[in-house]
Amino acid sequence: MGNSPQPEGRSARLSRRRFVAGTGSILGAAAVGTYATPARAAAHIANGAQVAALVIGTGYGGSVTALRLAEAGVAVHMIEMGQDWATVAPGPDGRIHPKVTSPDYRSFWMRTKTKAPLSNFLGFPLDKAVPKHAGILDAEEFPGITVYQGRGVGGGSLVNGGMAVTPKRQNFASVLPSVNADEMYGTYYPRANAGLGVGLVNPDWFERTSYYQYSRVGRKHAKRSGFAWTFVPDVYDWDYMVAEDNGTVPKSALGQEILYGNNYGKKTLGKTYLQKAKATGRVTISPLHEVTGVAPVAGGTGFTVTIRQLDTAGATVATKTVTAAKVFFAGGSVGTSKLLVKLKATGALPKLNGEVGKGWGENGNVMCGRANHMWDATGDVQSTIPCSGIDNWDAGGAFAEVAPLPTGIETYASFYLSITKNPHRAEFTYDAGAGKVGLSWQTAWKQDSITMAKSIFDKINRTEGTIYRIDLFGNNSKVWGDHLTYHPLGGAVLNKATDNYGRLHGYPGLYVTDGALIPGNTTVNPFVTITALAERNIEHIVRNDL
Ligand code: FAE
Repeated sequence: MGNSPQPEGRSARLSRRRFVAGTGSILGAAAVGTYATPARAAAHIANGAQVAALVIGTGYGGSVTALRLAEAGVAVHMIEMGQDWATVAPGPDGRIHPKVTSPDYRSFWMRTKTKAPLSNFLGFPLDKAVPKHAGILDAEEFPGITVYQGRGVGGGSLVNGGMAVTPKRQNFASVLPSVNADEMYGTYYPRANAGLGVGLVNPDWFERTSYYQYSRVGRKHAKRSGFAWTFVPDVYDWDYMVAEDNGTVPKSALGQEILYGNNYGKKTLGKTYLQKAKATGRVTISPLHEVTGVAPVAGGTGFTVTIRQLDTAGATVATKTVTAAKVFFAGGSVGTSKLLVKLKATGALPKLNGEVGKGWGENGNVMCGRANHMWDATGDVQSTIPCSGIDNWDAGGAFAEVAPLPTGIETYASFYLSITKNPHRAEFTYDAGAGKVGLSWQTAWKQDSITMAKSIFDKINRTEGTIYRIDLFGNNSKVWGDHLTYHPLGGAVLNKATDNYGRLHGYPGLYVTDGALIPGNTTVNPFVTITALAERNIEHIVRNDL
């Protein structure tokens, strides 16, 4: 386990979990009753505080920004609306994060019913009632699309598959047209990959473990239809995963943990960038705090930031006003865009330009399953971490990850999340009557993505003599998961709403540093590009603005 992050932290957490598991259901019941009282109190930002740099959000863009500012000697305060899961007491199962097959109060952000991306199985609906709670996964519903996002310290790194993909260089001009590709591929992509701890599955173990049978079946089918199949890097600790298979450590990826958090092997931002940021001694984080307002200090310099402190049921505990010399928007594509659009429309930041809210895309995400023959079983045990993909980007506009269906039973299904070259872009606008920001995405726009994904799966079905599954997204009538995205991008696009380094037009001292900068598509999974772009921008800002 040479590259295992935070070995001390892990063993400390392990013994705490073992203690709780060992003491049985009494503590478990207490944890459920109180919905996981924080095990340790965090140092929260004080009303009236003055900070040099305030970062809104603790995902990829925010974590990179906080680390590099702190290394440059700047005191940073990070504001995060979700929980600090490292301080949350375990639930009734003795874990902080439940399995993907057992969602509960920990799983969803402020919902009273779960909304699993895969809504049905054999046609039967899977969703169930849960208490409203500050859970880890937000299924944020707009009329045309549901956008899944991570909530908590670490943002999307808490819930994502960890697939860490650098786009092919020939596609980069379509991803970030105003950015120098030589600099990105020479400096910032390598820096991001190193900072995130990206690695590849051991190919020998891949060939023999039962947990990747689904991936090997995916490879066989892709190759028999003449498609390029490739291993995909990931931030999971691959040595830990092999140890899981050997039975020497608690199972995590091999124990159905992913969508609602991962207890052990994934290198979330808390084990990489945020750990380093905190180690500088200059970064503090306020979880369960949501930024609701930013405006220039009247008659002075800097910005007044309004923050709502909430409890785990969503009730307001306090409203705080602080002053920050510089504010970095890192609430994710949707969080940042909604905030900026509201602040412009309500007159708090009227000088933001007309590009704010525009250029939003969903990275062309679309899901589907295929029904295999009985001789192509995909395995009753499956690693939750995808490690391979089918590349038909140039010919058909689709890159499909061979995804797991970790149900614990043999399904004979192959499951895929495709990233496609969907050309549509939506806009966030403020509805003054409702006091809410809406998004103009239309479900029908996904037809382009379906057509591109079909360039792969129609052919595989023809070659294999197989059919699509129709039972995963509705009552035995729906092939395509076209109602969602995991990859929101855009809304404050680089070199449009901001300058070429993320400085918001109209307000020196305000920056965007997250997925909102990227105009809707990265041709592959997005977080390596978000991280690399944040590395590039903050280096320039530290050099020129501090
Ligand atoms: P993000 O990581 O979303 O962080 C934003 C943070 O800001 C969150 O913690 C929010 O709670 C917080 N926040 C928002 N608004 C406020 C506010 N007003 N006040 C305080 N805090 C706020 O942003 N990408 C990959 O590359 N590979 C994958 O395998 C992959 N799998 C995914 C699977 C799932 C289920 C999901 C949901 C996403 C997946 N993604 C994957 C997408 C990836 O996680 C996402 O692109 C990044 O997390 C976006 O990074 P940002 O820094 O933009």
